[in-house]
Amino acid sequence: MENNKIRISMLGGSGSGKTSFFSGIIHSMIVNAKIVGKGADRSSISLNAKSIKQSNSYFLEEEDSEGLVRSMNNAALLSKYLISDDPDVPNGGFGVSTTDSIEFTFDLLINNIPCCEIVIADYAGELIDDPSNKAMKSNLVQLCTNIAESDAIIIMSDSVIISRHLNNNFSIQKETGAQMINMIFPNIKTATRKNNRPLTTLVAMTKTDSPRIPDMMRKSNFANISSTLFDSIYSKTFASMDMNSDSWGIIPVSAIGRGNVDDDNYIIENANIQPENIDTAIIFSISSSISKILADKEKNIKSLEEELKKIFGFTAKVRTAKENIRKQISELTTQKQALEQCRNAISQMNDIFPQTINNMHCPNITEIGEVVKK
Ligand SMILES: Nc1nc2c(ncn2[C@@H]2O[C@H](COP(=O)(O)OP(=O)(O)OP(=O)(O)O)[C@@H](O)[C@H]2O)c(=O)[nH]1
Ligand SMILES: [Mg+2]
Repeated sequence: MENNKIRISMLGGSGSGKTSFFSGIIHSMIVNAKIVGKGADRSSISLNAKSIKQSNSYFLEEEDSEGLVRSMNNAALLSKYLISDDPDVPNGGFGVSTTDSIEFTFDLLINNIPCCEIVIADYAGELIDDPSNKAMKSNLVQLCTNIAESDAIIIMSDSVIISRHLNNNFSIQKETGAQMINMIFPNIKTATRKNNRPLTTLVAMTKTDSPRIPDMMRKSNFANISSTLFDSIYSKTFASMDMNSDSWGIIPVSAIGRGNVDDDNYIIENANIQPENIDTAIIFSISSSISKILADKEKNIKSLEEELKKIFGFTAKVRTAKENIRKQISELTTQKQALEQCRNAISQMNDIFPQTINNMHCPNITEIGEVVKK
């Protein structure tokens, strides 16, 4: 893991809901902030766009523009991702199929104070559906590099497809792309493990607001279908995880919230768009990495303090050396404090946890509670 960077990768073919999920991130963590905890323990968790990279060229580097100008540019670009209730917008208000890879770097803000960076890319799902397409080879290589460097993988699993093939696990695997994910996931694990980093894996059941989802699926808050995903659809993927140390979960998400589309899945006029569980999915994805970065900072501070103790003498050179170390300790301490705030904010999610638990499933629910608490 690059020191303060946490990389999240979405994994899913064309139409699985990546761009819409991304739109949900912007809606719930950039336009709005997630508020956790109550009273004095109240914290806000949000993101701020830092840089945006498209097809190997940065067009919104930090240095390119300053302050308000940069912020306006970022806001304009990110707004394009937001789902619209304007009937004239093509594709029923959702974005069109992605053709180009684009990578976003965000500052994670806790009570408006940056604590680390989150990197996430949106790409053409066709890269996953048809990796043999030569024209897109460089994009595919880039995508694989990104995946191998990830701290968290979010597997996109289309709940509308799942509902269409209920009781036919083979068809669900084939149509959702789970078949492919099961084949490649063990390799992802090996690749991401090279740096001894924790890897968080989350299966996001997308589009769970859809009117096409039968009530019986929704009734148990998707618990039954989550068990099927765990026991059979993604059994090979889950089998490659270490259930004791890896963080993992299954979460139903929606980019828009219920009651906002018509029968053709077009956004209705005056829709009240409220993404569901997307911020939770992101916070869950970064939780283990935050703990790891924090532990690394603490270790660094300790070793610098040890170093400081060993330096003796009163010459100008010695004084400068000591001053340098003290400066490093002070910087690291500031970063450590911001990360502690972040960890505390995440643990505040326990207040809203009953709701989160209802919406998040794994065979042992307390496991997720512990991951978030860590
Ligand atoms: N009702 C509902 N429909 C959704 C949701 N997310 C995605 N969809 C539908 O699924 C379609 C495809 O979603 P995208 O987010 O564009 O899929 P993608 O993974 O980015 O696809 P590519 O860009 O082709 O790789 C959208 O146009 C919507 O029709 C959701 O949360 N709710
Ligand atoms: Mg897309």
